[in-house]
Amino acid sequence: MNFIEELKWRGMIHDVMPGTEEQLNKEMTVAYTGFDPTATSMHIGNLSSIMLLKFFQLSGHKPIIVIGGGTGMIGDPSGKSSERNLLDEETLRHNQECIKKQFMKLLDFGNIPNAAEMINNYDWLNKLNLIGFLRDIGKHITINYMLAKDSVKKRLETGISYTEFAYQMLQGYDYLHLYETKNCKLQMGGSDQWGNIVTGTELIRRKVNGDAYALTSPLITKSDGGKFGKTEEGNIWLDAKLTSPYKFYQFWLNVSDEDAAKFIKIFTLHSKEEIENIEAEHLKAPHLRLLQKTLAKDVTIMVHSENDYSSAVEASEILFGKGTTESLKKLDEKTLLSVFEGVPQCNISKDKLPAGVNIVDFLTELTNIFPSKSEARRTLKENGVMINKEKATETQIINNDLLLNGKYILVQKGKKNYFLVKAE
Ligand code: 629
Repeated sequence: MNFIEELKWRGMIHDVMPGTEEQLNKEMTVAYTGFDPTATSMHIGNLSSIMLLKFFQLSGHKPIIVIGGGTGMIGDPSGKSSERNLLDEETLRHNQECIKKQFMKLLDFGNIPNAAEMINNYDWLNKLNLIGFLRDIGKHITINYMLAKDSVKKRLETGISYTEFAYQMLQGYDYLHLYETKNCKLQMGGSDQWGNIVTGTELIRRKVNGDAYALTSPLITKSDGGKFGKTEEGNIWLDAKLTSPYKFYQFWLNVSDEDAAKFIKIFTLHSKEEIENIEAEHLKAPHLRLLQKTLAKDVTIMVHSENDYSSAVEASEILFGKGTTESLKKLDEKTLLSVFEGVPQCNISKDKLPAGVNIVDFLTELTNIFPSKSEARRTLKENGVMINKEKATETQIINNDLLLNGKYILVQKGKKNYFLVKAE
């Protein structure tokens, strides 16, 4: 796989420094991308940069992940309209331990010549002393050069501290350090990182007369102009505890046709030909959402697992009609709660159920799902009530046998009104 060619048709190149392609064609090249541990999980905005490293490694080159334990203590002003609060060391240490695990699943750290590596820039940045840094590093970069960076220029009105102003010098120093210790000749990132990366290539050129390169990918945008990876609930996180695999799957399933055609090239490993075939199939019957289903399947399996993927599909079918009691019973509690997140819940005490309760009392006195017995009876007569996805009858007895995961009963009123009854 030719890395640059691959990125071109995938629409993953925003800027590439002249000489980069020649360097990559010359030899196996080491490249790095940095990730500051500003949260306990990566989000799908970071995932596009991880895919850059993935394609880099699949092209036979060696990717390095730099966890910004040091730079995370300073705060990158890139793309930020105002000064950020400093994160405390304990939070940073916790965050970096959390995100390290996520990379392990996505790149190959195994025993291969171009195995991925993960290092933390705190390990060398914390050894710097101010006088030494200002003399050995600061001397090579002028204020004009630093002020010209977008990450700084945009902040001169709103204000930028010396701390955030100096950030690009630390990222530049990282690149110099990796150039000298890991023979790293390429730094990659999203388009917001171009200024920081070029400070590094400039430092390498001026300090050790070295040639180093830069490549950035576009920051993902949605066709409707909304911010990618943000929903009303917030970011789509890679950590299953923050964004359930079901919600993660639903995010990709619900992107527009236009976005699905773009995202399938960035977030899946399908070849150009395979993607062209999928697009052709999709166009024959867009309502089947083949593009979205392929995208959602591949990314959910890559980030989570086959199991999480199949649970998400089953859960989707339950919600949108085709599900059965069997598929409902197969859902673990986490997925069940994620599928029915936002559905009205009512709690009842478990001691009522062993003896069994007639369904009309259950639907009125016990759960208040119906305001009156007459309405409950009328709806039951019209076959308008389902218990755990099975049509309910007027004479049905509700008891422990119906409990899902030992504590839930799913009541459906009409086509779309779900109620999750929790017995504890
Ligand atoms: C030290 C730190 C380095 C090189 C890079 C860095 C981190 C960099 C940064 N990156 C963003 C982040 O950490 O802030 N200064 O959240 C983020 N990155 C991935 C992509 C990005 C970028 O992790 O580069 O463009 C989008 O996710 O914003 O020596």
